[in-house]
Amino acid sequence: MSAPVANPRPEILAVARLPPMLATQLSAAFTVHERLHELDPAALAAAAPRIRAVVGGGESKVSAELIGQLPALEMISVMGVGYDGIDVAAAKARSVMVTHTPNVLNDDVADLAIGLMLCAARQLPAADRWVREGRWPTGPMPLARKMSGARLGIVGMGRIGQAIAQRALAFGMSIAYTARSAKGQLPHRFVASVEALAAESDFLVVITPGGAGTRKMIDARVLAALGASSPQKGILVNVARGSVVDEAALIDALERGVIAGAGLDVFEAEPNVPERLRALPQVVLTPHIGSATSQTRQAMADLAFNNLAAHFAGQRVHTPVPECAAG
Ligand code: 8YV
Repeated sequence: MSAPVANPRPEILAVARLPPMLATQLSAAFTVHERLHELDPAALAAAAPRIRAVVGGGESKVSAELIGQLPALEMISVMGVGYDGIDVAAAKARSVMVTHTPNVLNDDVADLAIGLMLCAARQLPAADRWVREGRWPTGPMPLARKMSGARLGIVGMGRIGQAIAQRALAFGMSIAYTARSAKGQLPHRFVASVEALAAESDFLVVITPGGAGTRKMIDARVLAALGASSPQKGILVNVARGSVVDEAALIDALERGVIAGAGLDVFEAEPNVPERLRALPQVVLTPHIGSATSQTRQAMADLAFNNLAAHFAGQRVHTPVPECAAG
């Protein structure tokens, strides 16, 4: 009888339902335990000493408690640019590497931001319904609002914010932004406070990371400033995280006509969207599809996988989160 051979395939815990484009690659190289932390805590306890990596998506939560349950953990690979659900401080305290998938989704998220701006301004979903529901013969739709040449305020001027600005230039929009600090190398105008930015924007687009630092940053005061920015009142677009907007304040502002409308891809308690928000015709809603094209999701899956593969081959990971980047 030969001695049992140690499992050569590293064992990993998936904390989200993984898309096939990532799941297939992972199961070829690793032993994947799927969502044991939610589905079978006893099985997780049994497998925990062997679990060397965690993999999840941009909305996944990896708490200090879960990290504490995994004594062999070396790495957390996030298939998403946002990693606000990961307790990076707890990971770092254990020397656990955290990676994400920046850049490959910039185009898609920026495209969606422009799409939501156009949908909210030109009322495209309502126009589609106008035709489908046979209302066209009864008369024209109410006039919509022009986007070209309008004033755009961008909250967060990272890679995706810059991609949005680049597109907005083609619409002849004037661009200003707020961020933690001015980015001197950019041609766009910096405004120090989000409220001041809202006060001079026809469209306020939110694309800042989620997490404690930006929680409910778009509050009643910011919405009031956006509403007062012109007689037509401003439009809010959120392609960042639901947590960045005070959703109760937003619903209130929309119901009372404080702002003109909104285009929202993310929500506080997604996938649950409040009925009051769903009832508002001046709001365009999409189900967190910022990066949801097959091309981009493939690129994200490949990068999430390649980060794991590099780590287990003893190489440097490709895209560590900034907090874990060396030097
Ligand atoms: C995805 C995201 O929903 O990248 C992010 O931060 O929120 C989205 O791209 C998600 O990460 C897919 O796993």
